Amino acid sequence: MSYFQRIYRTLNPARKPDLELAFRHNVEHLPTLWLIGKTGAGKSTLIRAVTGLSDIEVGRGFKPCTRTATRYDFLADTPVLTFIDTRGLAEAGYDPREDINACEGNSHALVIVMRADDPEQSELLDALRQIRQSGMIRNALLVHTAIDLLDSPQERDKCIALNQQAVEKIWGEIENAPVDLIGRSGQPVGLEDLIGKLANFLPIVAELFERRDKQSAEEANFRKLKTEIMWYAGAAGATNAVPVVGLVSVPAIQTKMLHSLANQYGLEWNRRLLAELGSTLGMGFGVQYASRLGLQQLIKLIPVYGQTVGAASAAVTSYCVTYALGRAGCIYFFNKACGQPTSPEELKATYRKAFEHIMPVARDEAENNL
Ligand SMILES: Nc1nc2c(ncn2[C@@H]2O[C@H](COP(=O)(O)OP(=O)(O)O)[C@@H](O)[C@H]2O)c(=O)[nH]1
Ligand SMILES: [Mg+2]
Repeated sequence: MSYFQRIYRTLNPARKPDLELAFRHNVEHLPTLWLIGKTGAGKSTLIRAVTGLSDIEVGRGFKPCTRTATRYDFLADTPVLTFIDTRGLAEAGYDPREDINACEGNSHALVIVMRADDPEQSELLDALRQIRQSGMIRNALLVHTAIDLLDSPQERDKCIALNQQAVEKIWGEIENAPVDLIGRSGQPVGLEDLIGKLANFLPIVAELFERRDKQSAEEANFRKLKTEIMWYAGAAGATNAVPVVGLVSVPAIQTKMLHSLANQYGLEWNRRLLAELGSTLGMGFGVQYASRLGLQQLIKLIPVYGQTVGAASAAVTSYCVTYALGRAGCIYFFNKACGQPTSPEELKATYRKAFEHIMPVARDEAENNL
């Protein structure tokens, strides 16, 4: 038996693994943006502006979460990030404890949403006082909305400063983003800055929502599939985090992902296609199966990636390998669907670049899954 066959046998028990478990575990530990603000402050509008989804899509996607909050998973079928929307603020004696618990175990940021032209913020400030006292919320960003509705720049600055000071009295110094989510000209104002600041807390935000200017046809296709790839990568990472989930094999998740991607490029999925991709990548079964192993074995198996992997845990490695395989798979399938060959050198370079590029997201994710 070859070395890889032996690994394969050890790691893949005959029993059919329950992939659902990995996906479910991952969904329960998504990076979380917790939106808090009065009704009408712009919370729903913010979700739409950031995600680029329509009114209807966002409205339909909300699900009950706690007694006082609903959650919106992005994207519904392949969730990789969740928004929590608080609606209980107006109720007398809103108690944020449950909502705090919903965020606390995961990487998160509290997004405080205030309309710049609304100085009546007492119920929000009461809630913030309690959240602050809990000491559980690590990151917070204050978003001043509807800034275009104010008449002059002076008026605007004055209103923003007023709300900012009110929050800082409770919270201490806090990062802020002034925006108009609709914009006088119909284009949002300050949105890029808002996304950049959220990405400082949650690296996945940059991956999902930063706008790219120039894209090739291949990149545009990949972009459409990226959330799905990250969803699979998240599940692969989760298999290392929880012993019972660990029974699921990472290769099973990766194969499922490649199968789905190939179909979306209009290709028929079979073992040969997988073998072709593998051999173009020059990895045989090595990297795919190595992701279940500990770091030491992994470095031995793929010395070329040894530098990159460094101190990364198995969960981080599984995430990165899965994402990089997905990225490389997209190029290979795109070319194949167009009847073009794929250069092995280019594919390997893409794999490696994707692996390194996604590392910060993988690390954040791995912490969530602990
Ligand atoms: N001009 C402008 N209108 C906004 C802005 N944010 C929200 N709105 C409007 O305010 C209303 C309430 O917004 P919504 O997002 O539903 O508030 P929510 O209750 O916090 O979810 C909607 O009619 C929005 O179009 C903004 O930044 N600029
Ligand atoms: Mg709303």
